[in-house]
Order: sequence, then structure tokens, then C-alpha cells
Amino acid sequence: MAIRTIITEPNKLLRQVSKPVNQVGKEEQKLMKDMLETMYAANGIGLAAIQVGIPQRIIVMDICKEENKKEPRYFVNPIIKNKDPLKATYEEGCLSVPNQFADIDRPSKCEVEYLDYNGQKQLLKAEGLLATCIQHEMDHLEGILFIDYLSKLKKSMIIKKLSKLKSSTAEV
Ligand code: GNR
Ligand code: NI
Repeated sequence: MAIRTIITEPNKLLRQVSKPVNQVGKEEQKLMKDMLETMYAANGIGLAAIQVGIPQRIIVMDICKEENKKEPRYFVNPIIKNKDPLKATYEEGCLSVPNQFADIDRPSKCEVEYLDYNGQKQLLKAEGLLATCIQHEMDHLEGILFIDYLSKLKKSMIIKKLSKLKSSTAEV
């Protein structure tokens, strides 16, 4: 396993639409393990492959709050089957939008069809943080970030802050 570099805003790669995976083989499994290790190292609860620069429809997640307990989840080619019309609000953050947080409304429940780590078809009924997180990750597959739901002003302030941060920390 290896920790990979997480891409941060502003970066055009994050706006790319990810491509479906043809088969879940050894390479895809290695990528998923690397993504999981990268996510744990960054204290995140989810990660999409595009965040490590790979435009494939792969997501890893672990929303377990207990210390020293792991509940990794792997999603390949996920499709949302059903969204509850009722919305829920969570304060979201994103490893690609470091240190920025905002309340975002999303459908409170959803059903997701996907392939698991072994390429087996699965159907998951999600609610609460799990539903929010999977929708946040699936947005990444379409090149969408949570800041896209904010007002133009708030979004541009965040992007400005992050690009300043980038230029101040760039190698010389
Ligand atoms: O670590 C993360 N926390 C989080 C909190 C609320 C809603 C969504 C998330 S996902 C985020 C990790 C990330 O950037 N995934 O793409
Ligand atoms: Ni994110």
C-alpha cells in the first residue's frame, strides 16, 4: 500500500468527469487500498479516485467513528437509484478543499447500486452521514465540489484563499 498525493482546489483535474471501470481486477484493488490508506492518513471519511488524480469511477469510504475500528467501504461504478425528496443538512468539508466547511443540503436518504471490492453487484440503502458522504463522493465523479453549491461570492472567496495558500507554499 502507498499514500498518494491528494489534489486540491484550484485544479482542473478535479473538474474532470470520471470514466466507468471495465473490471475490478488487481490494479483496481491496489488503487482502492492506496486510496483507503491515503484517506485514513488525511483523517477523511471518503475519497474519490479523481482526488488522487485518477479519473475512474471509484470511491472508498469509512464513516466509523470508533477509534481503532475500521469499516472500509468500496464503491465501483456507483449509480444512485433513489433519492428521498426530504433534505438533510450537514456541515461538509473536502480533502480537496482544505480547511473549508459549509452547511450543504442533500437528499436525506438514497439507494446506491455499485460493484464492491470483489466486483460483486451490491445495493445499499443509505441515510444520515452515509447518504451525505456517498453523494459528496459521487459529485466528485462528475467533477462537482461542495463549494459549487455555495453563493458565487462565498465560492470565489474560498477559491481565492486556496490559490493564495498554494502560491505561498509552492516550491521555488
Ligand atoms: O472527510 C470528509 N468529511 C466529510 C464531511 C461531511 C461531508 C462529506 C465529507 S467527505 C470528506 C472527504 C472528502 O473530501 N471526500 O471526497
Ligand atoms: Ni471531497
